[in-house]
Amino acid sequence: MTKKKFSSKKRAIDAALERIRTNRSDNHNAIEIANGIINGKLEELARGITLIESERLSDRPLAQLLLQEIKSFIEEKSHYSQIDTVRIGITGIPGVGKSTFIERLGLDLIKEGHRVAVLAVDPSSKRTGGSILGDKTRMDELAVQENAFIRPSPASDALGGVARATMEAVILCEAAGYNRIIVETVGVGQSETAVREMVDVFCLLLIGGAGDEVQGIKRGIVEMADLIIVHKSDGDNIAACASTAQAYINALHLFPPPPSGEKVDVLLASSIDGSGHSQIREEIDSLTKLWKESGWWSKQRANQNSDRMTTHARDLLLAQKMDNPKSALLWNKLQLEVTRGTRSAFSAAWDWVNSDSDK
Ligand SMILES: Nc1nc2c(ncn2[C@@H]2O[C@H](COP(=O)(O)OP(=O)(O)O)[C@@H](O)[C@H]2O)c(=O)[nH]1
Ligand SMILES: [Mg+2]
Repeated sequence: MTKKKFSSKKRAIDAALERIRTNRSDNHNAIEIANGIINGKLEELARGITLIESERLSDRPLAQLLLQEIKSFIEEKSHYSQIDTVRIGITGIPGVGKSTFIERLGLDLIKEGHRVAVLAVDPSSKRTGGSILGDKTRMDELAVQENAFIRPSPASDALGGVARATMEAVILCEAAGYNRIIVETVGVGQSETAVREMVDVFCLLLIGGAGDEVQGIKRGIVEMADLIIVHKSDGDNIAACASTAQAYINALHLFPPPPSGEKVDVLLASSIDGSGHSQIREEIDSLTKLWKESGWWSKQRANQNSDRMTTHARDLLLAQKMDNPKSALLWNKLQLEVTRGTRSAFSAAWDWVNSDSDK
């Protein structure tokens, strides 16, 4: 055997041994974390979410094992999370009152006997290094409830990363016994779509009296909503909110019917005095019931699962290729050419995807 061949064989053996070694400990860890989560241990739930949020490629095998472990537990044991969980998305521009709304909704759901988890795609976490939710300036009351779990997702540059993490965090929270999962989004472009794709009922919060342009509301977002809530309908705002609600009711007639087949309600609410909240909870319950009967509920979840597979695969392939220094270097070079306008984006992507990282 030549020296070169020998060293490449040795490398292959080392790699195989390393795989066996890490897989063993991964398996062990994944079972440990999964068991902790299923038994309602909060520190294990937080640990699990941190693991799936990790941007490190080397954390992915363990994250994958953990999610698989959770999945098989849910299937084998007819775990309660399979039976009755409702995922609620809340969107609207910053300042519309999403966090305040969620706190009240969460407290009311707990009073009704539910266990509530709040996940957020929080744009401030990068700036502050922590999170606004963690500061407890909002949701103070909810945060101290035994049946509440509040966890902001870290804002990442790659929205795909945030979406991946939050989607899977929903699953972990359900496995931990939380049956009402609320996901707060921020009012910027893609995050609404990402959240829409991970929840059952998507609620859009609006402010009364302000025009669509002022609110930064694009038609596409209105079309994604299952429920429209004109928020802060209290004090001097009541009349303005009522007229905004009417304007939306009129406008919705012109929209194509939603894929769920159920018409979109426009409701008024205040999270300061609590008005409209019981109606909102009733509407969410009613949509849940109707969609389960019509089959939309399971169809939507099935579609979401299938889309998630595509998202994850894309994310993993890109991350895996980017993990190679040569590929990363080539990426930068090609990107420069694309931004300079000397090469088409498609041809750059083609070359990059087809480049051999080993050369
Ligand atoms: N009048 C009124 N103010 C509200 C209501 N909900 C929230 N606010 C206020 O609106 C501001 C923004 O609320 P926040 O929940 O942080 O909004 P977010 O950025 O959408 O999460 C805060 O000063 C809240 O006290 C409401 O129902 N009525
Ligand atoms: Mg907020």
